[in-house]
Amino acid sequence: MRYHQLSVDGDRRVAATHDGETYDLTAAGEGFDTVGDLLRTADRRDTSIDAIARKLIDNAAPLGEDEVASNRIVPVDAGEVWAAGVTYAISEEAREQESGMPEMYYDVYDADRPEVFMKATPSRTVGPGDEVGIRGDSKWDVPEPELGVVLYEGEIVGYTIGNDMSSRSIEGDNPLYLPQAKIYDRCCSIGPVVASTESIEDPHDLLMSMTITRDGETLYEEETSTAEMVRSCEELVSYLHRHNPLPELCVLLTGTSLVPDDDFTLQADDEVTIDIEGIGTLVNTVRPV
Ligand code: DO4
Ligand code: MG
Repeated sequence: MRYHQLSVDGDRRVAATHDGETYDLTAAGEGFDTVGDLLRTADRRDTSIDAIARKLIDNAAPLGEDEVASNRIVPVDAGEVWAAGVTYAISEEAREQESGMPEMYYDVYDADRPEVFMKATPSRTVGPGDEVGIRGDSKWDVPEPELGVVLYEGEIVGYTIGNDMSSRSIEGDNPLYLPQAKIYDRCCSIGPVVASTESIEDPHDLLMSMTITRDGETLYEEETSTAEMVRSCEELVSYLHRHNPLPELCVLLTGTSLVPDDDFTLQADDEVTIDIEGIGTLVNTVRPV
């Protein structure tokens, strides 16, 4: 099943899409307002969120597509968003070229230990339809479309889509500037849904595409597959979690495999559309911050 979080007139609601219909699970009146509520109860009852949702659907109200799309917010209240990097050959090659210190990128691509970094706090994370940021002190900015792993108490419970907004000029100047290239106002988008682990047969074999449009014109359109990733989601999670207590709810982005040409940089009002098979489509517009 795919789970949405909604904000309707300031009230939180959780909804689930099943067999093409979206149901308002909060309307079932059992106190479920968020994906976190479902996960906590599933954990306590030693069952899955899909098993809980299947029972709630009988008493839940069906929702229209427009109602869902216009009220959608981040699909999970992640206390922290982390990200892995250089997990695809194209990301390693792009960073090797942009940096005066290329060896650190090919070293980490081959090393046992992956690159894992803090990406965003809740205040820096936006949801579907919201605006992602480009820094005023950056000259070269790109979106990074990534498969996001949703963790509850450190365990993988679902998947989402993430946009790891990045300043290539700041990272390219010096890799020690990575936190400034990666963490700033509106630097991360997640959504539109959490797809449960039961609904994703193989997270390592999903088609992923990104389109960037400006004034209605398509400037970039490419697709790839998570099959190109050199690491597994489980491996990345195991490194993230080592000696590192995580918040109850957490998202780990798994790295980018789609990199626009070097002469491309994002501008205000560009629209970024990321699609991952089995999860959905995450759309955001760009705003200078
Ligand atoms: O090494 C810098 C960041 C890499 C990254 O964000 C990615 O590969 O997606
Ligand atoms: Mg990235």
